[in-house]
Amino acid sequence: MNIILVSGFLGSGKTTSIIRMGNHFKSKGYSVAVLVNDIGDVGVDGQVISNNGLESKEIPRGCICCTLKYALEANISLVQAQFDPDILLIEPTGVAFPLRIKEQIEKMDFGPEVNMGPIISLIDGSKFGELMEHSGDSIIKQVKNADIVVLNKQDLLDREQVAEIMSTIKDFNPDSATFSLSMESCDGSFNSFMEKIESSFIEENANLSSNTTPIACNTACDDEFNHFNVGSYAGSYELSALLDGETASGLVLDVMQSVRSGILDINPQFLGHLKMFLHTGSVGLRVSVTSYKDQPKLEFIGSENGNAGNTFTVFAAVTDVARDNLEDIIESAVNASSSQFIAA
Ligand SMILES: Nc1nc2c(ncn2[C@@H]2O[C@H](COP(=O)(O)OP(=O)(O)OP(=O)(O)O)[C@@H](O)[C@H]2O)c(=O)[nH]1
Ligand SMILES: [Mg+2]
Repeated sequence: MNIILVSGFLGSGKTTSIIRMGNHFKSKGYSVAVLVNDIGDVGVDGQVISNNGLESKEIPRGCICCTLKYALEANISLVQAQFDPDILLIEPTGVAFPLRIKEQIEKMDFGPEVNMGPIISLIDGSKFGELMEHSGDSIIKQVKNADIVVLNKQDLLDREQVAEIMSTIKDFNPDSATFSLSMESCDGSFNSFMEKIESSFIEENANLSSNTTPIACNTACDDEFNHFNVGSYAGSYELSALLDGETASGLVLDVMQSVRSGILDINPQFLGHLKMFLHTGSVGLRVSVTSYKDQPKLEFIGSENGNAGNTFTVFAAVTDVARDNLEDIIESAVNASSSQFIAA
């Protein structure tokens, strides 16, 4: 089993990349499983990944780098026992420093069957300036931790911007392999990116990691949250009746707009990720906002695994807004926009 860590700040495109990478590996005959670590008590990404046809397990409530390392170990063993996949893709939270996680896994001693593959760090190119201004040191650390750095969302940038950010990334981590991509669409570089990953585990222990600097894991996990000054809250709700697609999308967009505006009142320049997942009958819907600049982006996700369900999950992790405020904003948005549907 080859383990690949797909890291990057909140909303940088980790889940999107994992779905794309996972399906690419599957099309080449590899078996794939995914482990997702969510900050909140309830996860969104695991549901989205499963609905896209990949085996996934969630580790909620914190960060797998320190406080949840035993949960990480147990889940890796479980995945190995249940699926024994060729490739295990791990998505840490957006505030994690991935080298810590790699070091923890290496200490777990799973034996020769488990090979630690490359650390990938994603950067959302469309928010590079704001991210550097808000949390420059931590973003640089995520880049320095990586073997492969991807400038993602290049579709939102012009050529000059891409060149400038790529050169800054190279300055931060000259030894990394770097790619500029749009994980959401198909372009030529995606294949080269995948070949780079594949070669790293086929050539077994190819020295992709030689550039990384060890970091002692002797601090509480809250450290990561403090570095980025991110607050988070997640809530899960039951729908009292099955909804059709149109009503369901109206509902998630209403809730998203009111959560977004509540957060903007507190931090008009927030960065992070507001994401909601609604599953009703055979309809799966995801809506996402990754900064103060975004309008809500709605995607329909078919229910490939035939999951029956009628649930609504709301998650927010954003800069410079306290958890209590996020809880108030989310609970009142859900109550106000959807009292006719949600039993609580
Ligand atoms: N324009 C554009 N949007 C993208 C691209 N990749 C991802 N996105 C969007 O960015 C948003 C966040 O993507 P995710 O894949 O959920 O990001 P993430 O890093 O997993 O987010 P967290 O797990 O919450 O930290 C979604 O709305 C995606 O559709 C891309 O290449 N281009
Ligand atoms: Mg994600």
